Amino acid sequence: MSQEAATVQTDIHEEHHEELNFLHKYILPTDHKIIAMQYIFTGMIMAIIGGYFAYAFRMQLAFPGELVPFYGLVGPGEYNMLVTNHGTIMIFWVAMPVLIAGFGNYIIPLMIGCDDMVFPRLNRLSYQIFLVSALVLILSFFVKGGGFGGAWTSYPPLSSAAEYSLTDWGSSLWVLAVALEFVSFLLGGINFITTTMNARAPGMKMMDIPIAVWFIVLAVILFMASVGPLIAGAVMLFMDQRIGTTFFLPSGGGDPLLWQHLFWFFGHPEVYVVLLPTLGIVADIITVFARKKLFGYRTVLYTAFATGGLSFVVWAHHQFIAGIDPRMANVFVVTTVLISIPLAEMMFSYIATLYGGSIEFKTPMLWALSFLAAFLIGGVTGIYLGASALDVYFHDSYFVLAHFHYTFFPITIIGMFAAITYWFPKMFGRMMNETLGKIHFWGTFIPFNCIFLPLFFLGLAGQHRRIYNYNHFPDLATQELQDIRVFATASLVVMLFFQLIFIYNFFVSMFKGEKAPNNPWKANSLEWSIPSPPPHGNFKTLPTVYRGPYEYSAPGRDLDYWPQNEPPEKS
Ligand SMILES: [Cu+2]
Repeated sequence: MSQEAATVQTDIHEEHHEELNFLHKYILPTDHKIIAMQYIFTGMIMAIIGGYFAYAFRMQLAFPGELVPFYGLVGPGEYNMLVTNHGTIMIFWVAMPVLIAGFGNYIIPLMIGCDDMVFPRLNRLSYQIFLVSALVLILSFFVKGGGFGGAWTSYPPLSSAAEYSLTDWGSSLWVLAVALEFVSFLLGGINFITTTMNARAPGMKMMDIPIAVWFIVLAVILFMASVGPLIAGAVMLFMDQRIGTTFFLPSGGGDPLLWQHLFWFFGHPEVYVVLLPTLGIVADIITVFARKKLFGYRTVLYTAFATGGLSFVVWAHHQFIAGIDPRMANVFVVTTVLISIPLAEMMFSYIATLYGGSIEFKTPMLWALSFLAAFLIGGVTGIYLGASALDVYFHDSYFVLAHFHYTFFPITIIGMFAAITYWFPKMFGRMMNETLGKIHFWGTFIPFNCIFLPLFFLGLAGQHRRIYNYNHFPDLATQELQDIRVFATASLVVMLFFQLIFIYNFFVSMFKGEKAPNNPWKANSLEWSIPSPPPHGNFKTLPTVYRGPYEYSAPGRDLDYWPQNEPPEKS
């Protein structure tokens, strides 16, 4: 980079430095770090609502028909509303805002070495639309008829029958909220891609971009490429509900299967949309706390491309018993099993990174390692479900439910805690309490397994999902099965209790924690070379990058942290 360009960059930077008042700093921010925190805080509040819903319906399953403390009575309709919105909230209003929008916003400019997103006002707009979408969803719980209860997949005809929803707005507000959320992420994604491609620090080549940033960008591209058909579908569903069209209603010549195709063409890539950011964050954490370079950076990246590509041709594995042609099902079995190959390779790379490293078991590392362990169970059980011969029996059983909670819980909750505990010192300039962090980790990870591991066996015993009271089914009302349900619910209550420790640790550390140095973890990506928290505009002078992805020449970086690296050559 020429001297001239550097000067220009510095000038732009100086302009940013005037003091902002409260309104412009926090209510109408353009700083990517503040917008990131808005997303993260909104996501955390939504996580509390989603967790509260899970508590209510799990209590109903353990003690059917009894009053749930701090909630009330959960009837059949209420139960459907709770499970539907638990799923919707956790995926669209927790995983997406926290992992993609929140941490994407926070780390992309810092890790690639630039002062902000390239379209800061677009960034703010996307958060504002996201906030509106969350409020619309919350509003839908309070309208006449209550919140939507047609499952997060929203299959017609249940979700679209006009007579069901003409006076009740719950289902339509739900569709509207989801559509708004999609618009927000389409706008936000433009920023992530453009910033990463065009605003990197001088010298940072494509293959120098940190894996966490790469994976968030890939996730955004996957999202953009898959969501179009579903937005169209959502508009059609809305019209079916409100103005009497019959796109998805057989009574008027429509086809309910069409929705399933539109939904899962998005729904399966969506798994990777939220998975990739966590995989990237975990990769960065593992390299830092094992003091090694990522084993096979390029291979990991290429396998992510392969996963992303394949994720577009697997969707019908959700429809094996929906009446699709069995010969077509075979094609989807093959593609589904194929997708496990790149992911297995990625797991191998992560484990190989640990091999021979000097591993430090700090809280973020515990989360990262537990992600690998839990996600492996989720991934392996997915192979069984991907085979149509088995899926015919497993479909809509608790085996499916246990499988996807072993993917989504590690992705969303473990990924969120890994990222928060890792970047907390950078975000707030203070350290979180390690002891409380570890107590919270074990108090979350052990109960998580106690909740969901038994559910595999409930599924194998034939327990169907989406039933609010198993006492109506003699085969499923046995004492043994009920004991398992009570155990799972009790474990959930224990897990929720330990979240209070996290909330306490989070807020107390934010104001009273030990002051964080620039680089508490001795990492060597660019965000750790500047003060904690970084000033508005991030870098005083643009960093120059002259070597591979985990070997930056950032000012303040100490090469001794990474003994296996040779000292960089002068460029
Ligand atoms: Cu799928």
